Amino acid sequence: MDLFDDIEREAVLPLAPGAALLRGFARDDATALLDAVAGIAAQALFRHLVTPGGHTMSVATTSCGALGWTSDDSGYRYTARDPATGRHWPAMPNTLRQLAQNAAKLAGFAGFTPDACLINRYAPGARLTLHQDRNEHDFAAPIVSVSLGIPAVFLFGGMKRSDPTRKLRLAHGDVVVWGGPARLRFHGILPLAHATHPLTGDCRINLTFRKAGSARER
Ligand code: MD6
Ligand code: FE
Repeated sequence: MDLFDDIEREAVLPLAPGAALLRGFARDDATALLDAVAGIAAQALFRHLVTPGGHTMSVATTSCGALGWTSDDSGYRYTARDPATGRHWPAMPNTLRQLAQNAAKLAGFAGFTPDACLINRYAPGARLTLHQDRNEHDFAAPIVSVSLGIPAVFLFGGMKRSDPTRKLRLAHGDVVVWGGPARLRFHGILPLAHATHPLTGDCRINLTFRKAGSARER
């Protein structure tokens, strides 16, 4: 192992106060993470949620952990059970939890204890419009976002929807940590370009770890 490898692995690129990009942080764990995702998706199928506004999302979603993220006409929310099956969401595998905790610590958020991991699958053309992540009870905890498979362009905005956005290319193994004063920044994903990746084929998998529930709910 040479010095350059170490620097590359530990690269923490500050994006804003409270937000950092950890280039390639999840690369070595990618196969284990994707195996775990396949196991989760076998129990809680990827589905295209319908937004409260009646739009079917282009991104396909599932969850693991004590709480999972869903949407219906009454709004976006976290639930303990998968509405599609009535069963609890699959447990959060240790490989996922550990990676999220290590990334959070490296970005300055030691003691992160995620209770929800939202798993998004993007096919070419799929996108996520500018939004804030605000359905969680605890904005003190950061969000840890892991990109696997084909690349995407991440839009990184400000506290208002109309604020200017920066474009960041997120590649396989990149991790974004997002908390503190950056926790409620608007962000999104541009429509994915066609590409293939040896581990995922023609899709991108994004994992976002959150602390969604209050102490009472847990
Ligand atoms: C995605 N990510 O990267 C979607 N949210 O596919 C998010 O919506 C997100 O990456 C909060 C913090 C980081 C994120
Ligand atoms: Fe988000």
